[in-house]
Amino acid sequence: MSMLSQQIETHKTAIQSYTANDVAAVEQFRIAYLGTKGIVKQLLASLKDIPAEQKKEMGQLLNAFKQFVEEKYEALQSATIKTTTSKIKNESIDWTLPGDSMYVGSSHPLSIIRNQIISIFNKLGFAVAEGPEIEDDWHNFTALNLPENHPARDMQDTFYISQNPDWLLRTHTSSVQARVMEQQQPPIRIICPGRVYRNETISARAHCFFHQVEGLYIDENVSFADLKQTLYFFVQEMFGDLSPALSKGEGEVKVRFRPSYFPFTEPSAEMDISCTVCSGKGCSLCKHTGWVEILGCGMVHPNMLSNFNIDPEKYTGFAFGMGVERICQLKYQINDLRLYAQNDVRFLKQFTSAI
Ligand code: 2U9
Repeated sequence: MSMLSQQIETHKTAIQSYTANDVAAVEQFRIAYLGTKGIVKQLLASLKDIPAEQKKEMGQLLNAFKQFVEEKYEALQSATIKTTTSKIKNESIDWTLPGDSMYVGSSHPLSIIRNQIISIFNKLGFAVAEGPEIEDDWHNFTALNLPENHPARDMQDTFYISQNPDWLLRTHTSSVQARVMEQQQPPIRIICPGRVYRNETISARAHCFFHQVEGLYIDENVSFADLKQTLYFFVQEMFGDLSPALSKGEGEVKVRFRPSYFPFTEPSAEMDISCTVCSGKGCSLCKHTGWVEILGCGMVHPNMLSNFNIDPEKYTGFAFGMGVERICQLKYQINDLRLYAQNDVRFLKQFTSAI
């Protein structure tokens, strides 16, 4: 018997008794016998040293050996698949269950509501205007009819920048309207969303910063009726889905205006809507009045138009302002202002579906 056929017989004996318990052992077998540096390749390479008269016979022997190894490899593979499947079947884990879902983050409730407000006013042709959070005294106060001695300018209420007493953190986004009026003649139709700052002690009902959306519309023949219809549209879009009255087919969310005072507007009003929880019947949210306040508004004061070289004889306008936290509170029943700034994931997670 030649050297080569002896080697083949020895390998065959070893291969016959080869067992594999797992996928790794099957792979080890493949590398050892069928890999690029494996035994089959080595034996085939040795064929070149075989005397010519034996080459044919040895070649046939080697081919048969290669087929034998490949069959063994396939047998090992199917055996491990069977044992792995039966192992999985016998385990108490149900591999067919869906995996745990991953928390991918969510929009902040204030962002969700701000974006809703923006898209409602977009439908009416209002563009978004933005401005700096660090403002100068003129844009935040003087230009807006808040003279030198106005209480809102008090150090107690406003954060002034220590390096320069003319600079402060804006107390309302009205300063953005002021910047637009400075640069643009009517028609002006904008909303100004943004963060504003007030020097308040932090509690459930007050925070040192909050968020506003203010609006301004100036053109020829703008009337209080336009103001009412614009805000009425906003309320139906924003709160229509919450109104118990609407779901019972009892009509729309009601609005009412109460006279008020703001330095920028004359006449001024505050707007209430019928309570979104009890539909006006009386509950704890509306303190049994049936109404909840949502915003302030009015016709732009003629002095303001003059301040910005807009002719008050030719143009009129309306303005309004709302707190985003207040709208959020009514939409989601969030009653502690501190929750918005704490970044507690247990709170934020609840808004995941709204991404
Ligand atoms: C210009 C002209 C008019 C802005 C207005 C209100 C009424 C208002 C507050 C309500 C609660 C904001 O969140 S809040 O603190 N705002 O009631 N704001 S009219 O009027 C302007 C502003 C700028 C040039």
